[in-house]
Amino acid sequence: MASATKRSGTSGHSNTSIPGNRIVTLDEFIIRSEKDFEYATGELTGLLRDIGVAAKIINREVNKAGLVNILGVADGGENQSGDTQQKLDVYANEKIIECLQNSGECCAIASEENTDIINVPPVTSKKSHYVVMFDPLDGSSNIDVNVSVGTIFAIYRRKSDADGPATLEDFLQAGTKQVAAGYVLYGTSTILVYTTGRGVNGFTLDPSIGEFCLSHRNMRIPENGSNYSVNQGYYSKFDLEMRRYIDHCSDQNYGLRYIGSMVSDIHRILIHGGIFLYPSTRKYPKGKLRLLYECNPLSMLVEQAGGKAINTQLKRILDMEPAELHQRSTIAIGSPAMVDELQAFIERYSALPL
Ligand code: P6P
Repeated sequence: MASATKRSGTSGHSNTSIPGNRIVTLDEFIIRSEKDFEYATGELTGLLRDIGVAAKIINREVNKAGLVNILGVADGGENQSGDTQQKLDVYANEKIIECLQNSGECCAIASEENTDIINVPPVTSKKSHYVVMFDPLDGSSNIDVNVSVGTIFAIYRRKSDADGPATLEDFLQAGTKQVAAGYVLYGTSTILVYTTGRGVNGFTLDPSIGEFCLSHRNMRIPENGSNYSVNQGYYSKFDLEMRRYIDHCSDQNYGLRYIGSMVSDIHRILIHGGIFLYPSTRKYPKGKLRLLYECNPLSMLVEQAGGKAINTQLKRILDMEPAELHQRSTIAIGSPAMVDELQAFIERYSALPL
């Protein structure tokens, strides 16, 4: 069995420099926080601001998706995984790539919607040291039925020589190497939540001023929760240990909350506590969710907020060494006490050597 999961995360961002008595925009927060960041060269600041701009553009289209011809399936649209591409998926992907290319703050990007990495030509003579991975619109099958969807991003420092193009190795890095991670949730309001390894903060978009404003300062996940989040429809196909744990949740009268949009489910868990599970199924024996641009960034956020994230072989998600850009993983993520409880069920009932 792999190393026990340990809770990373800090007691939270040194928010002493962040005013508590007035509106603080995302831009101001990022700039004030820059001095705390080891590589404070302005590049990361620029990247986070680029992602904020892309989020505002995507939000505008998500919010009126029902009114313009941007719903439904993209022409001939299947992404590299064979997942049906929604028109808004494609739009969101294009906008994020455009925003990241225009600023030149990253040297390459990888997206769920693109088979291979995309090198970004330098905008100036300045060399960029970061690569960005993202799922442009996670949960997009929910768009047509007006259910919340989200953008997930992860930022790493490149490993390859800054004088040459980025390589696949710049992307195949363990989650512990992320320098920043976050998501944008396009829900009843639009919120951007991110971490640079010094706690988790959330910014709600104020449409009246077009700014993301600090609304969830130093987010901490509850130690325990009373909801579990899993696609119960697969129950009969889950391994014994998963079925036993789900039975336990039911015996404890936990509520089942499953939106089918991971960002929405994780956001709820960050605020109210709980556990999200995507174990192996017949269709996805290695799990459905992508390690690099879904599991890793959300695991960094949850750990930074005091939670835990493991795969169903009990390995800490952030310690997993990726072998492929779009590889999948099983995941159990959320309140530390609930992840520990699941771990005990896996240790007790798993038929496989851990
Ligand atoms: P299922 C959306 O397609 C997604 O990638 C996640 O956002 C979500 O948690 C999961 O897949 C839902 O998968 O198999 O339950 O429909």
